[in-house]
Amino acid sequence: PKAPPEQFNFAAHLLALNQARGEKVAYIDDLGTLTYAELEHRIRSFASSLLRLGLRREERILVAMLDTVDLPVVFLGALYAGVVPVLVNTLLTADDYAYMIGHSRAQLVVTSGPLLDKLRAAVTTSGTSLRLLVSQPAARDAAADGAPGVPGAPGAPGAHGAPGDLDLDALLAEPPAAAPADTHVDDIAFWLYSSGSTGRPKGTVHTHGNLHWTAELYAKPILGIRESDVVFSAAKLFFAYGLGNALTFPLSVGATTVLMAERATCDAIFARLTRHKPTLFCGVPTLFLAMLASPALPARADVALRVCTSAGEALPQQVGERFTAHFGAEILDGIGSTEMLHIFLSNRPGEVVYGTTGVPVPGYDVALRDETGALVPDGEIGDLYVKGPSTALLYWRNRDKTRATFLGDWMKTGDKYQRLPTGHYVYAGRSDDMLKVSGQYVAPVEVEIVLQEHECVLEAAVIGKVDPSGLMRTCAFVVLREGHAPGDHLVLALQAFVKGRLAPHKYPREIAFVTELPKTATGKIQRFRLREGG
Ligand code: 3SK
Repeated sequence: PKAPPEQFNFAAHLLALNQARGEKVAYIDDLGTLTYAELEHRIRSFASSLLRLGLRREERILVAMLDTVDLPVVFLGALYAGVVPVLVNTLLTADDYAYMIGHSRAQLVVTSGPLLDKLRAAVTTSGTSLRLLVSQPAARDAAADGAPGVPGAPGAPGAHGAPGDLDLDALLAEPPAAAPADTHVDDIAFWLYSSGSTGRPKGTVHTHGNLHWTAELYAKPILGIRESDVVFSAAKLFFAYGLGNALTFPLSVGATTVLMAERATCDAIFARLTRHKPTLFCGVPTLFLAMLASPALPARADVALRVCTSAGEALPQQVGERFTAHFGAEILDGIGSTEMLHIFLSNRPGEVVYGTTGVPVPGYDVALRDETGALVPDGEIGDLYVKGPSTALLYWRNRDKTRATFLGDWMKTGDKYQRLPTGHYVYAGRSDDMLKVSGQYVAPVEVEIVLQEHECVLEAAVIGKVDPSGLMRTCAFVVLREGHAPGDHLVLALQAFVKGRLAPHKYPREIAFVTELPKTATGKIQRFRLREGG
C-alpha cells in the first residue's frame, strides 16, 4: 500500500475520496440516514464552529458520545480543524471523566443528551468551568429505526440542558469551513484511553497517518472491505476496534455503516441484521455466544452476512464453528490493541483456523520473546511484541509507561501467545494481572479496592475464571467482617455496590465467601493460588 503524503489530514482525505458519492448513504442510525454529501457538510460546519468557539490547533476536546451520526461528525470535524478529539467510553463514572478532563486539559466537552448529567458532574468535579456541547439529534427521515426511548431523541430522558450549554444541531447550521487544517501525517490527530493493571487509564496518542494505515493494511486486504458493503459493529465507536470498524474502514471505501446507540443486546443486533442486512458484522466472543444461545437467532436466509470479525478476547473454537454452520459466514478472529489502533494478527477469509488468532497481517511484524528478550521457539509461550506503522506515539504525560511499552520500533502488547508449527498464533493469557472480560480490560486491584470499601468486607481478591464456554468471567473471593453472614443477598448487594462505583463491565459475575485469602510471608495476596483453586 501507498504511504500517505507528508501533509495529510485524515478527515480531508476521506472527504476527497468520497467526493463522487454525494447521494450515497454513508450512515444509518436510529434516527435515519445521512448521505456522504450531508456528512461532508456537517463535518466542515462542525470544524468551523470549533474555530469560532475559540478552539485552536492541537487543543483537546473530550468526546463522550453514543453511536449516532453525530459522533463521526464531531470526530472528523475536529480532525478537519486540527483540533484533537479524546474519545472516551460512555460507560465510565463521573470521577473517571473528571480525571480525563484534567489529564487531557480538554477545552470543551461534547456529549449526548442521555449522558449530560454525568458529564456535567464530571466538569464540576474537575474544578474547571468547561462548556458542554450537547448532541440531541432529531429524527431525519422515514428510515429511522424508531426504537422507543432512542437516546438523543427530542425529550429523551436525561437531557437536562442548562443556560451555558451549546447545542450541536445549532452549530451544524453554521457555514462550513473552506479548507482543512494543513496537518502533517505525524501530527497528533486524536487520543483514546487504554486501561492498565495499576493506576489511571493511559491517554494513547494517535496520528492522522495511523488511521490511514489500519484501513490499508487490515480492512482492505484482509476483510476485503468494498464500496458495496454494509457494515455494522457491535463494538462502539469509542473503542479502537469500533472506530476502525464503523468509521475508518467503511469511509475509506465509500461503504454504508449502521450505527446503534443502545446497548448491544442480542435483540438489538438481530433487529439490525434483519432490517439493514449488513454484509460485514463486527462482534466480540461473548456476543457471538449469546447470539447462538438466543431463541430469536435469525435464520440464514434473513440476513446477508458476507464475513464477520471478532476481537477483544480469544474466540472459542466451537463458537466460531457453530456460527459458520448456522450463517454460512466465517468469523475472522484477530487481535489488536488501543496502542496499535486495530488488528495486526488475524485469520483470513477462506483460511480460518478456529481456536487460533491466525497469522500476522502483512505490514506488521510480530515476535514472541522470553523475559530476557530472546525469541522463543514454536510451541513455547512467549510475550507478544508487534511493530507496524499504526503504532501510537506515546502515553500522554506518562514517561515510565511509555518507555516500558514502546520499545524502539516494537510495542510490548502484554499478551502471551504460542506459535504453532503451521505459523498460526494461539492466545495464552495476559502477561500482567489484567483480565479481559467481554472484550474490555478489568484490573483486579481496582475491583478489590471497591469491594473492601463495603462495610461487610474485610478483604477481597479478584481473579479471572474461564467458564464452560471458554470465556473469561470476573470472580471475587471475599472474607467477611465478624458479625456478617454469607448468602445470596450479600452477593447481590456486593455486585450492586461495585456496579454503582465502577463501569458496569467490572463487577464480579461470581462471588465466593472464604475465611481467609492465600498470602505470601510478606502478606501479598497469591492470586495464582486462587486461580489454581488452592
Ligand atoms: O481487543 C482487540 O483485539 C482490539 C482489536 C482492534 C482494535 C483494538 C483492540 C483493543
